[in-house]
Amino acid sequence: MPNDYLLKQAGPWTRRKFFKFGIASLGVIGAAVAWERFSKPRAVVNIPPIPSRSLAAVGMNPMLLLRDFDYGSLKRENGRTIREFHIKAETSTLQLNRAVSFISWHLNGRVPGPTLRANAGDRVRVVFSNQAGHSHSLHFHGVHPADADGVRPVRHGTTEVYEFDAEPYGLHLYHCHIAPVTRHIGKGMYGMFIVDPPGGRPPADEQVMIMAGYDVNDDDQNELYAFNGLPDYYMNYPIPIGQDQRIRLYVLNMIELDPAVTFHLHANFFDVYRTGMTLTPSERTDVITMGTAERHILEFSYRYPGKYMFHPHQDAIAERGCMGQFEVVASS
Ligand SMILES: [Cu+2]
Repeated sequence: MPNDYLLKQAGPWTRRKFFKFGIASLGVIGAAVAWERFSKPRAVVNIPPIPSRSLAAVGMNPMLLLRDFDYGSLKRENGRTIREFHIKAETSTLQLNRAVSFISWHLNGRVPGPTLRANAGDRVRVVFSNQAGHSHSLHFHGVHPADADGVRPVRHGTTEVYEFDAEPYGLHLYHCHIAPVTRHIGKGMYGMFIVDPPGGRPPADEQVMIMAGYDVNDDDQNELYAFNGLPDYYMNYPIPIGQDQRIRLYVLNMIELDPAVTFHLHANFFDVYRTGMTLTPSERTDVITMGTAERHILEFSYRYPGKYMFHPHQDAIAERGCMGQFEVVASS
């Protein structure tokens, strides 16, 4: 994605922009991709339309990050498929709310960075260009050789290429690993790395949900928190989902400076696929505890229409921006 996609975007979404970025993010293409991935025909997932008012916000738009998956570009080299991703680090101001602006270090113009997605066993190549003014790096979770571990500084104005196999399948992450890592992650340098299992997972309305904290006054404490970059966004703009539709939530805790948080869903229970590394759920609950960098796939569907909140049950954190809601739209 170009970096004017989110952070530097000002003004209303034009029809062209809506179709360029919006449709892919609204799950239409996602559903088509999901459809392609399965050989047997299955029911198509019903994803309600996004209200236009939630797309009218200027600046970064978490509604568009929610269902935006970057599959990279496929290349064939020496008889092997390479999935190539391009990531650019830059620095700019992120408006967290009406009162607070924050100098953010970010990837491809967005916080969180792009959600990279590959199939288990793909050869992955990540071309990382650092234009952010400081040294940064990309450290991926997964299994790979030491020289692809992403802990060496990549100086401003230079490019580093990380190459490794996508394994094991599961819900992973990447982040800058330059000290102090707490500060580099807190500034926005992190993202999700999904490795799909062979054959994929059953069709669902798939969404990315990353919790993060902002230390806005450099006192080593978070004053604001957010799902997908902006405090309270999904409270102000609830996420429309379909009644009785399978929702697959990829949840990652990227909150630095607090040791752990929980994730709680109202009026429901969810199946937990720990670290996304199983195809059958390990438990069913309505609250799960996650340390920093812990992540799980949660699946659920809503029986009744209406609005339902989700948030960490550390309510001080929830009340400082890490709060959102689903709006379940009745099936006609
Ligand atoms: Cu960094």
